[in-house]
Amino acid sequence: MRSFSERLEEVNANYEALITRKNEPVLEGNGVFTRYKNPVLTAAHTPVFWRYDLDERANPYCMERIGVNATMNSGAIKWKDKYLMIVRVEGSDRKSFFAIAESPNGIDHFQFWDYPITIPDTEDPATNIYDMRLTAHEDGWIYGVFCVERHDPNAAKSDLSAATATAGIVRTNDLMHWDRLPDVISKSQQRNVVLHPEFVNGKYAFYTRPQDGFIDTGNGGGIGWALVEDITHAEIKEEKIIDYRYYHTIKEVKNGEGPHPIKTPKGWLHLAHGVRACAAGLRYVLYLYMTSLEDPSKQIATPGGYFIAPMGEERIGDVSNVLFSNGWIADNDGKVFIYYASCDTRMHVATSTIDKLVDYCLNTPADGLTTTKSVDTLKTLIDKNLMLIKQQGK
Ligand code: M1P
Repeated sequence: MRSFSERLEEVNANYEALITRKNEPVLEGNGVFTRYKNPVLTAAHTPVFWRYDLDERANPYCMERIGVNATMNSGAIKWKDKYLMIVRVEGSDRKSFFAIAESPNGIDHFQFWDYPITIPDTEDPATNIYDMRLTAHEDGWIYGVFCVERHDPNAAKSDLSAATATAGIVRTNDLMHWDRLPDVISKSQQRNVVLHPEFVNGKYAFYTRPQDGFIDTGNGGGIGWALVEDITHAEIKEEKIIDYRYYHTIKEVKNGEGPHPIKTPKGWLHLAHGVRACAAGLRYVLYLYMTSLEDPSKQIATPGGYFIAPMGEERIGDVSNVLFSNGWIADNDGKVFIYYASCDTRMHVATSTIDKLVDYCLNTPADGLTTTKSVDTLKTLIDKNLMLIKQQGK
């Protein structure tokens, strides 16, 4: 049997090799974005000193004492020239918490800060919290909006899976100390709530996702928009749907805003997830859309179909066939780092540029909602291209 120190040496060496591993772009692609070979974060990226008791007397076999199941659905922000993710870490006990991981270049060498984040509870403590969207708001604070899950107080005693989803809000100015504000008050349950970075008509603006129940969005309609006067007592009084769901599309069953949109010269660039049902269960993909600079609730571009769908190993994990994103970073030079989770298990990065993503949005045909329209759209491009090929004598 290996000694405690031999085993610990091996654990540390494996960890060091993992977090210093260089990532590489996967070069074949569709020209819109670049995938990377390795996930940027996995459960194994969490520090050894979170999982092991390093006291030989207390842990003579050098075994893990606290298991980590997944690192997923992470918010993101550029902070002091570093690329930071506020990671949803899920323990093997199924509870999620937030922890910050930072990288010098946005694509590899992500390393967790020593401690997870302490999120103060409200008077009505949550069972689980997850999926934080970060917004550096023009009011000067950095806000985190996240899902707060509680056992449904109205559930029958025997029903141990009925739950409620509410949006929780915290704010900080150093990413270490977080003040909790009251949860968002809303007539319906809410998940995937995101704070817009600018005031709109002097008010805070939220992207919402009204839903009938904890899982079922039912009559919710799609991604909503609501203005709120006082963020310290946020109440959604009026909500309008700005991105509808449609039959037989990638967002037929559900959709949800991703991170807050990026401001570009041609409009606000949005990343969202869409969900459809199939024999294998639910399939979550990512899509883009744009809204007007004058009115961020008015759509100006709705490219049809998905932007990124799960591929290869990304399709395998705890909740298979799922891509989910709640974090991206736009650098000053126009490069965009899109952080996405696969299958509620691990984090990946894809890179692109603002110019490419805007071009994609403005020039990808919208979904015509029927086969006939899709074929007409395809034929229009074929006609144009065949004409060009003929003119060029190819
Ligand atoms: O399991 C997939 C995702 O399911 C939920 O997202 P939505 O509310 O849009 O269905 C969330 O629980 C999310 O965390 C999870 O990744």
